[in-house]
Amino acid sequence: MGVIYIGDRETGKTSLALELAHPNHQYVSVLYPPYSQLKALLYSDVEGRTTATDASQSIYDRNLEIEVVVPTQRKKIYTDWIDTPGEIWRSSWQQTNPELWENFLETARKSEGVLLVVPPYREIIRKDDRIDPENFVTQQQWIRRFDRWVEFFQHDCPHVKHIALCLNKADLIEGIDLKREAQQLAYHPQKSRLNWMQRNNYVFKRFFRPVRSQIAQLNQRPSSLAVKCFITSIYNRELLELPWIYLGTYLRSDT
Ligand SMILES: Nc1nc2c(ncn2[C@@H]2O[C@H](COP(=O)(O)OP(=O)(O)O)[C@@H](O)[C@H]2O)c(=O)[nH]1
Ligand SMILES: [Mg+2]
Repeated sequence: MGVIYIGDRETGKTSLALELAHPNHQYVSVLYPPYSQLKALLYSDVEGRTTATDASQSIYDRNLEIEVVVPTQRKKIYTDWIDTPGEIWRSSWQQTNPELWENFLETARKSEGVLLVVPPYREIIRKDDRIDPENFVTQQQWIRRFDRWVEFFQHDCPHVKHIALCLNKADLIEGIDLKREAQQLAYHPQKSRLNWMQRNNYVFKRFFRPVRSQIAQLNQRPSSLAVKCFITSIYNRELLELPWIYLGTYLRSDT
């Protein structure tokens, strides 16, 4: 089954993939590329952080092969990983880069699942001298950006059945204690506190209300499309595994 792992730059895709590949996994592991290779490829010791995608490459495409172990099954998720800088949505960019744009659409068209990484908006960021709110878009900008994603899902992803919306950098959000959230939301094969619907309700009500009409619109599409909301953070293994466990649980396996 095919999934696109997508989101704008600086939302944390590289960091999340790197953490996901860390050997101390629970239900989700990265089969390819190996942790060492991902780390070597993505982490700059000099800069002490993940390296940004080469600016000259507007769309950057990598593959990830992920294995999810859910009761009685091991499922592989083949993932196309795509950075989406703002310019790709401009028709002028699409016209000057027809091949890149067509490849991107081709990947989107054949995907059954989407894992979209979005950043938190300024209004929910914790007040902290070490965090500059200017680095985060306002709720209004965030909503506008989300509208664009909805358009993309509706027009360009005809086969998508499951969308996992991940509000990343949850550790920076006011009032969030990652440990407590993980206790509430974490997946345990036999004794999870919540099922997927309840997890979604819990996250949706707290953070995704500004885009509730857009999410309702997606859920309404005649083909059975389901949207589920998650919070993720590189600092919490259970939370960052969850959207993958969800996709692994519901997407058809072709291996
Ligand atoms: N606090 C916090 N920072 C994060 C998290 N995920 C990523 N970052 C930071 O966000 C910046 C961009 O991350 P990166 O993985 O390069 O984003 P990408 O462009 O989507 O691949 C880096 O400085 C990361 O350290 C997170 O969960 N929490
Ligand atoms: Mg990256």
